[in-house]
Amino acid sequence: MTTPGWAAHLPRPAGGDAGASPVPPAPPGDTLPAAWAARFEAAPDRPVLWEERRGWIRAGDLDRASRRVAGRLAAAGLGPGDRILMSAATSVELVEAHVGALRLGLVVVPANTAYREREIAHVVGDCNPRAAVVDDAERAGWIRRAGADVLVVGPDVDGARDGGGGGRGGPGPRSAALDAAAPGDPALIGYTSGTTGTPKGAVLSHANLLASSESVRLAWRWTADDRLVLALPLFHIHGLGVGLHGTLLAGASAVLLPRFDPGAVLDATAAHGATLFFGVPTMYARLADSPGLAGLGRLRLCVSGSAPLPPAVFERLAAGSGQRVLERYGMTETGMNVSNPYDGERRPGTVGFPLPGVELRLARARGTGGVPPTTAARAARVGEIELRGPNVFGGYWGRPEETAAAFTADGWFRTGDIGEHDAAGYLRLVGRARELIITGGLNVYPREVEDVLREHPAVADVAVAGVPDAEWGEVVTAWVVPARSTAPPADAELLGFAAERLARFKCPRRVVVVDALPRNALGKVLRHELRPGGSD
Ligand code: MLC
Ligand code: AMP
Repeated sequence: MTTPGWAAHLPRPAGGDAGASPVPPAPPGDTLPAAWAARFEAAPDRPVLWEERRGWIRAGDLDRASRRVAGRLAAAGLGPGDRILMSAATSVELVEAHVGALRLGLVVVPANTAYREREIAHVVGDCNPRAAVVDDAERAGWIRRAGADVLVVGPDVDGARDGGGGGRGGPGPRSAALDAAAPGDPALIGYTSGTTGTPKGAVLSHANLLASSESVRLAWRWTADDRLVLALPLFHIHGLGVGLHGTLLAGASAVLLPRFDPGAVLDATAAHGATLFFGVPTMYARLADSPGLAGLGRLRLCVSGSAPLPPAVFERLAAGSGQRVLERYGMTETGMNVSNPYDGERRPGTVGFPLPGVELRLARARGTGGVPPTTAARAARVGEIELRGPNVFGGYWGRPEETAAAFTADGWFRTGDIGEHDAAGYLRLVGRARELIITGGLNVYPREVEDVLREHPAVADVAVAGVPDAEWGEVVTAWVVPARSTAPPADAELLGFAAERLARFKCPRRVVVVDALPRNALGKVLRHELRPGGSD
């Protein structure tokens, strides 16, 4: 059975049937850059982005800066379809670079600023970007060594002195055709790991990005009057595809914070009259502990995603601020899929109903992903979530076999997440078919961490899994069998070894030394038998 569920997202006048959408129609344009350009042109004087250093930037300013960026990129020899890697902390300049690149038809490849050399080299080697925009000289060196040109260490493409004519504010080269990409053209490659632990590039088209932004614009009643406090990084789909893209599509505005801090979020909310906040559950857990929690109640809407929001955190936020956080479900490969309703009950522990345009079904045949089917009735309800819709990506960059494996024969995307519907039809995520750890809203594949730790001479065998944690959701933990020939490795030594090779968030927080790993008859590690205190 498939669940369209869109009606759940329409407004519900008291006691009445679902009514028409109160959100004004989308701007003209069948790609995001075209729709954004229409917004910029229609209201050039509207404030669109704020950051501490530059204050408010108006839509007309962003329009001009992104045109100049596109001109500079074109002058540097880049053209539609070329990949451009972007790895920088949040700033207005990064947004200008991103918007300019998309307007030129380039394919943006965002990369986490925490990546170490081997992680960034993998991305560069895989999608072969023609250029990179980074904000760190060491990372720039790694990117060059991996074979890509670093256009700007900045990330101020507009202000960069590249000999392309015209500094910031100047006219810039004008030859590039803007906003000419077709809906089916690739727009973004988001790297996400598979069960093998090797990150793959999910290729999202302009149509995919637009569909994902449009569905949440409608469902969350996002209008030009809204102002988002954006403290999520702009190198993952949550901050970029939801926060930034949605703001520009709605013709709304965003207050950019370079990093998350509960006090800074609450101060920005009050100082700028913000109406929206989007965050991962770790952010909400920290907000719930904040002395200023009541200030969250000023916002029209708070949305949580990327990892499960514990119902206890939901209740503490509601009790302390009156804010009933709306939880939704998304993925790099699909953008946003399922959301609790804006009107009607926001049910903790669930992600709600498919967003407008998204179809969802539960595939029971592929099992429950290790979720114990406590009763026969439950076993019949639980299954892998499969999705179809204009938001769903076309495939992984250069990986036809993995692309084919990700889709069913009849064209549905297999998410690897296990879900069930509750009695009222709300979707609950109950497990994962993939061996995935989510810590602080970031994904870690055990295999990638195991492969690194196994390179250490004092490690004979290793298994990595997530251990539940109130703040982080899960913390990465390693169970290590020491090599016989050497002394057991000190925790600090192993963690340092990992930190040289992996982004900090992937490094184990804890190391448990064991004599042997629990394995089944086929030799596969039984991860659910790994215990934080060692073997029983
Ligand atoms: C930082 N650290 C983490 C971590 N983030 N460790 C584990 N998991 C994480 N997510 C490390 C730091 O490097 C540091 O290590 C130590 O933890 C303490 O740092 P901190 O200052 O407390 O962390 P902070 O910088 O405040 O970051 C926490 C955070 C951040 C929650 C604000 O992780 C964050 O912005 N998360 C959101 C990520 C995101 O955008 N996810 C969306 C993916 S898209 P040390 O050793 O140096 O002390 C997606 C699809 C969808 O999932 O549906 O949205
Ligand atoms: P990513 O591959 O980084 O895009 O992460 C996507 C994954 O995050 C999904 O497949 C889910 O496992 C997880 N996820 C996203 N939103 C939620 C949520 N609200 N609750 C639980 N898991 C979520």
